[in-house]
Amino acid sequence: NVHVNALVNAHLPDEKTSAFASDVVAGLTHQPKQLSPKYFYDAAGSDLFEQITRLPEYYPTRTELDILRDRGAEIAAIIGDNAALVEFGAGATTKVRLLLESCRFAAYVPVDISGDFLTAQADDLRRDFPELAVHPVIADFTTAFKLPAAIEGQPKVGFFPGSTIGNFEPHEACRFLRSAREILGVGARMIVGVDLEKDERVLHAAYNDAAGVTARFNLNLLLRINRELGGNFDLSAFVHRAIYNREQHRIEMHLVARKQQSVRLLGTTISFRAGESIHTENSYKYSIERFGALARGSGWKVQTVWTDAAKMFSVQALVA
Ligand code: AVJ
Repeated sequence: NVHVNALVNAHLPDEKTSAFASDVVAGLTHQPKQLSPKYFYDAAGSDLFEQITRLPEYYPTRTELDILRDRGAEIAAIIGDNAALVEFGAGATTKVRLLLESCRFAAYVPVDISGDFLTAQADDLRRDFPELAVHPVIADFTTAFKLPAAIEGQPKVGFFPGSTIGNFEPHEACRFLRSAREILGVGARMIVGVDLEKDERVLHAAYNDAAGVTARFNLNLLLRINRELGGNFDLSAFVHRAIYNREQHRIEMHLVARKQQSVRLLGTTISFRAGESIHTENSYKYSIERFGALARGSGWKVQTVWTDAAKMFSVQALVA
């Protein structure tokens, strides 16, 4: 680790880079090789993800937006007026804007590790919702963090859209929901976007789009390692693969070595066999029943489930 940090600091002397460096070295020396999907989202990766959300095959974003739009009045009825909305992770503001338009929130608390992004996003929302008190919190939302004192006494509503919960292992999802309940406190509610199990061909197409954007998104992780950690991955020597693992109810994304090769990074040599994979992402899909059990196991109760007509995606209201 000392060795790893010393070498990283020669490139970019900051704390986030060394966490990235030690995770990458640990993941690529692990059997089977793996990398965390949280590292997809550098500037290029975030831009590629935006492109994914507009692909014809990628149904989740568009379907969730439709549900939030169509069910706005019902969501507002459950939430009531003057609650504080706490968003776990802060990406594009498109989804939260729909909630802010349909419900009368007193405050909005976006929680994210990326401070720059949070500030820009908060400024935009203050301009468009002048009555709304916006209190960004810079924190890792998967760990315990303190809510701002300004929202004390206001009813709390958590928001975790996008089926980001699908990136967690089920036991991690359970731990996250339990921690969210502790942070939000008694009587809290939570609005969660959960992708549903469906025809495998639909899932396969959503993660193997014809335009190859998901492949570029996956391969961008190697580009990021080359740039930020001084790696020498040959991108043309790896191929994107996304498969549905039926037993585990999840899409798995992999980067598969086309041939035997070795890669140097941070003073370490990583060898690949032909056909060897780096497992880069899991995207769990839930049945309504299995998500209900997960929620119960973490101290919540599912109050309402909204889906689209084809039951592709769900938005679920939980009550603590
Ligand atoms: C942002 C984690 C919900 O799992 O569908 C999209 C990420 N990966 N295409 C998902 C993703 C490949 C996405 N989540």
